[in-house]
Amino acid sequence: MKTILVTGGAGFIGSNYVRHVLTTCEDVRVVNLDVLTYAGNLENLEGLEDDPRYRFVRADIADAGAVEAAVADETVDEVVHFAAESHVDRSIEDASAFLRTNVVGTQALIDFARAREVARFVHVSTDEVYGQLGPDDPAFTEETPIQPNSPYSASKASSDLLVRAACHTHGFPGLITRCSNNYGPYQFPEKLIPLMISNALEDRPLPVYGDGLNVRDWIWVEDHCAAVDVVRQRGELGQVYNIGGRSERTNLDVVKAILGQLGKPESLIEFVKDRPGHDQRYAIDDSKITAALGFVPKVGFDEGIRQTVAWYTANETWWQRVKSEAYRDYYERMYGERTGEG
Ligand code: NAD
Ligand code: TDX
Repeated sequence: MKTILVTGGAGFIGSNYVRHVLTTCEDVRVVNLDVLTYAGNLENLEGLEDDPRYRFVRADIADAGAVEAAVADETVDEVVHFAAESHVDRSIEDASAFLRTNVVGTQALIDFARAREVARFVHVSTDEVYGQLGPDDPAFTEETPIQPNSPYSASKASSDLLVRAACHTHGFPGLITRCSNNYGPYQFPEKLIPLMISNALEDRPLPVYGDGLNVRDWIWVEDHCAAVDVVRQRGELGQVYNIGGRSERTNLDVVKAILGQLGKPESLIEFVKDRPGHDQRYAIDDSKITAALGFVPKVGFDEGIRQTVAWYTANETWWQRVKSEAYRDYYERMYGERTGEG
């Protein structure tokens, strides 16, 4: 039995990944290490508490002593590193937590993983490190220069470079994935799709930045999790792999698809002040991961958005507890302590 340390496993993609790997790999245990910021929600993992192959530990990746203490009694074979501050708008307001977690935290985790001599370390990064594209530019490849435009993407680019440097200098067994925009169950309703679905369900305005013509490539979260796990199992050490959903859409297309499915009027759309430095377009060339590892995403946008709208409609309690902050009591109830402020 192999033990995988998953960081950030209480967040959106991390929690989907924890479920994915426990379901698809019988020979692994997961230790989920998460500090539980506002984005960490143990309700995403409800039902796993009694699974003998799952353990939750609470620690800040930027606090090396706390990480070591939290897993002192564990043999860590592999690391899959999701923990990050992830919301662009928050990074524009205040970048400090992004530098601490994404940059300092990633280096501390590299140091921990080196000391423990882990066999593989998958660093989960983003297409935003490549900057933005114009309407007719070719999609990002792994060779596209790193040109981040927001404090968030600059902090993620920094973390990628630290992993790259550790591979080069220390022969560190790092792998980097760069994925496009995810959507699906358990996404915090500050991000475009869950914000728009939850607002529409409450007949509240849908705030679209600028002209709504910015383009993102949307990937169903389960496809991203499957790709990360293919890289964990079979990726070549030291390599970068782009992951995409093959589903470019303007934000307006996305919002109209949600309203259409819910039978709500387009008059709910409210054009608001643009995000400063708003990247125009992201698009992923995923030919490397397809050719090298045989990965292709399975769920297209029409099917994915249908399932996502259905999930948020059926799980209103989940997002209402996020909006009211009631979800923050879960740790205390299950593990006997109060969550700190994120
Ligand atoms: P999220 O914000 O939903 O979750 C982040 C998790 O990390 C939370 O559980 C939080 O408590 C935890 N965390 C934050 N700071 C920590 C710290 N100092 N120590 C320990 N845990 C900490 O994020 P997400 O959307 O699930 O993204 C996960 C990863 O995937 C991030 O690295 C992000 O950059 C990357 N990514 C996200 C997307 C996307 O569309 N959401 C796309 C590409 C890449
Ligand atoms: O209220 C909104 N109105 C709006 O028009 C919000 C929250 C967003 N938007 C726009 C901005 C973007 O063009 O929608 C698009 C998507 O916005 P976000 O959901 O904030 O995602 P984005 O900025 O593209 O970044 C996401 O994808 C890459 C994740 O948050 C990152 O963690 C990931 O790395």
